[in-house]
Amino acid sequence: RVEIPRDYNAAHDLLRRNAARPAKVAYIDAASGQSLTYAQLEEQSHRFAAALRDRGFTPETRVLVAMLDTLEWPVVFLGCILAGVVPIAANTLLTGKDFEFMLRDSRAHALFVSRPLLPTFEPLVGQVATLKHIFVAGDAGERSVAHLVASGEANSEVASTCSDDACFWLYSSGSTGTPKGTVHLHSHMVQTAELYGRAILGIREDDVVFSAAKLFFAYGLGNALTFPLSVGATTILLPTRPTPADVFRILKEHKPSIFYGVPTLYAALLADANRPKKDEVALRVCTSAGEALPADIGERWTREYGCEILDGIGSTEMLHIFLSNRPGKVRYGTTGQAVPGYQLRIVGDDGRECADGEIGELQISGPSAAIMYWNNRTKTKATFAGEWTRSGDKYTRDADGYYTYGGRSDDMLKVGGIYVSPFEVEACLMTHASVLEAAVIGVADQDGLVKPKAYVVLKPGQQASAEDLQGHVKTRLAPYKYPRWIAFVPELPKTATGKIQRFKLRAAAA
Ligand code: 3SK
Repeated sequence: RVEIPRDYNAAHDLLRRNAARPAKVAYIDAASGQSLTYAQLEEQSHRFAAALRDRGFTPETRVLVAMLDTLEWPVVFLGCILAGVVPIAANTLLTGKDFEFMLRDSRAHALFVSRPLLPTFEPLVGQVATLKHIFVAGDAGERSVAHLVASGEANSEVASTCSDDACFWLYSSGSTGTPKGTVHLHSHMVQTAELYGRAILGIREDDVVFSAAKLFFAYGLGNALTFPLSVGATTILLPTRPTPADVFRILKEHKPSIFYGVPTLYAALLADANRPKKDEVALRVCTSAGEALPADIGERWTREYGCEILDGIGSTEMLHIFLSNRPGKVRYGTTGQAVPGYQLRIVGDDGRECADGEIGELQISGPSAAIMYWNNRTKTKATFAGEWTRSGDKYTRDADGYYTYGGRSDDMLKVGGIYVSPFEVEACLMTHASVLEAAVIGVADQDGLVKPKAYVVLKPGQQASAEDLQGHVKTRLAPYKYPRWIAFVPELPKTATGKIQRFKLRAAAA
């Protein structure tokens, strides 16, 4: 655990750590080729903070950030925090309905949005009474982020925040499909940087890092902002979804020493005949999170690139990884050992701590735990139980302290590292005119990675093809949520009270 002074501003700390390396490149946008030095990052963040203040944004005002990973993202995020304004980083893959919920739930006063995402937000303008300003990134007009940066003073004062002040929020996916505003404090980022970034990854100034996970995810925020800025490393950003071709180009051109991926992406990279040879890349260490990394993928990657993948697990609630494999001590097929600074326990259904080898729910205690879900007392109490945060993941621990993933405690699934609520996909399927009812479970594909599968009962006399139903979901929900397989069945297994028994479908599919 790192000691943090009471008077503390997280953005000021991250920027000041790099005061002695003004000319060093902090960020490179791999799409445009443009870059930002540490001096430019600090100056632009301060100008942005001053511009917010000039426009009457007072500390604790909340703002929604729905931006692609460009050079403006860290400026907006750090600039807000310097001003004491609380940025809420939103998943840019979500739909207008999700964003409307977030704007209303958070009462965000302003929206910072990348130009390509603007059409999703336009129908909301004037609909959400608390939303007073929209600023566009990737634009140059009066209402642009660039204009804000240009109009602010370079040496703005830092808001007098304290380490226990709310610093930023992330929305965590809810089991009902309703996102939960997860509130993090100023002290949290630097804790993850020290406990995981420095101690497990060994990140250092001469590293060049590339994260496939975007900055709006807790995983991406640590990977591509907190950790590199905490030591003065260089980060490669990519505004678009990373295809294997993008990753290969970045690995060859920018030669990152740290690559942060997710299992589905590693599987796709290994399956691609155009993948680079070991001597064309400069990887020192790779990480994986989001879902359990199948052992075979880790072993093949290490054989191919001579570099380990450190599989770990974190959460939006804990901000980053609290359980991880370590360099030189990797055991593929496990999620590794507790990250020092975090305490872990496995709790059985009877509420007692499990012995080695017994399966139960993983709970975590550590200094980066979120303080609550905004506006959601019931779920806050269910997840944040005093010192302990419930993960909802089932684990076993062996005598050496290595943990092995055993599935979710609820029906949620993770697809490509992102939570998907089966209820949300089912509800969407049931809005199709031919569908009577539906049940969604996670099923492993040929690489052992989980994807949604839907069991659908059609209305009497109605017809629909799998493609019809997949298209229906794709156009209504975030694209990764659509069912990759659809089975048409005469009825769904249910309890006497009519609840769908997804566990029976899971057992039949196994
Ligand atoms: O999905 C994970 O394992 C993860 C890792 C780091 C930070 C956040 C998350 C959800």
